[in-house]
Amino acid sequence: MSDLRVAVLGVGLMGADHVKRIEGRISGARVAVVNDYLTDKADALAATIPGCRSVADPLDAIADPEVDAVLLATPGPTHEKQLLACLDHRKPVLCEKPLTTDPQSSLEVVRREAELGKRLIQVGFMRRFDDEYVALKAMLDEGELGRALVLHCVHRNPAVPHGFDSSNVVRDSLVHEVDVTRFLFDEEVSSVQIVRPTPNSAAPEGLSDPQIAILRTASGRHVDVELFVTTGVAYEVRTEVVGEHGSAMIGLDVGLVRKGAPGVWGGTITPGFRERFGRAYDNEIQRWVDAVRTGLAAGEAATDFTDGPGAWDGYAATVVCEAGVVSLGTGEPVEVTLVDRDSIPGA
Ligand code: ISE
Repeated sequence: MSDLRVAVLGVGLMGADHVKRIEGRISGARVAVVNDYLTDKADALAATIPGCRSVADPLDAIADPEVDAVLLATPGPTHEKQLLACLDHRKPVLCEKPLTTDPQSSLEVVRREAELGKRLIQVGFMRRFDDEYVALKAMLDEGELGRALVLHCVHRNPAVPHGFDSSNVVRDSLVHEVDVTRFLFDEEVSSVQIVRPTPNSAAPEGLSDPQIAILRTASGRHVDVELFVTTGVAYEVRTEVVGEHGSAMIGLDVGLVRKGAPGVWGGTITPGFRERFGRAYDNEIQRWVDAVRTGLAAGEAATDFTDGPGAWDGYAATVVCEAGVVSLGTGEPVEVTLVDRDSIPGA
């Protein structure tokens, strides 16, 4: 089968990274179309890739007959329209988080996909493809820690882009820990509370940082997350599960330990999420490309074009984060209410 022709929509930080990845490290796919609201940027990028075109309108890019699949790295508020267009054109799509920016539109996307009877949407929760998370999940599933009771997470960024406010901490950063909770524990989150300790004096106005998130799962398990996005240090993501028969931790950056100047030893801390999760992104995109090609090769009968978290996972994460944003205002726990999944056959 010939290479999958992918349209990458949005070629900012993440989208441009994916373009490089597909062109350089992923087999069975090529970037056929790029699109960005900054058309000059898309034009310039397309000119560097053999056989690639820049298409000005994202909906035209989705409809393009020479596009087999779509990678959405556009701003969250544009996702709903673009995802629905992908469904209309039966184009498999990998959508960077968030699925959409509010629970109602996320649910609409879940419903529309379910009506088609085909899983076309994969959501870019890349941590599920990270070797350390995969090992932790396997350890839990094999029962090595006994019943898991508590999850402690640390999520620190050295800095965030200009304009990143308190709600972005919930929607852009906590969202990953919400998905990690659902992935590791295989159950939904039932409540969320955001606590705001003494703020970092270096945090810009409008950004309450750090924040502590406390999640409770449907069966009553506890999750706490330290979110601190202006540390000025490096990127640190640590996850510790405490079970009835012990605990396990990942994210310690203990790759290479070097003895440096006299009296000093240590390694390096990852500078950012693209470096920390680089291999996870590669695995994620390769497995998505393979799943889409398998689906396309199966023709009309194919019902699954994904290999990873889907629209429901995106919906669930959005509902939790929007409850988190409410709690950000009150400091109180907020209940999370999802629709009954069984009421949407195929979701
Ligand atoms: C960013 O948007 C991401 O998705 C990163 O994975 C996350 O760690 C970071 O906090 C977010 O701002």
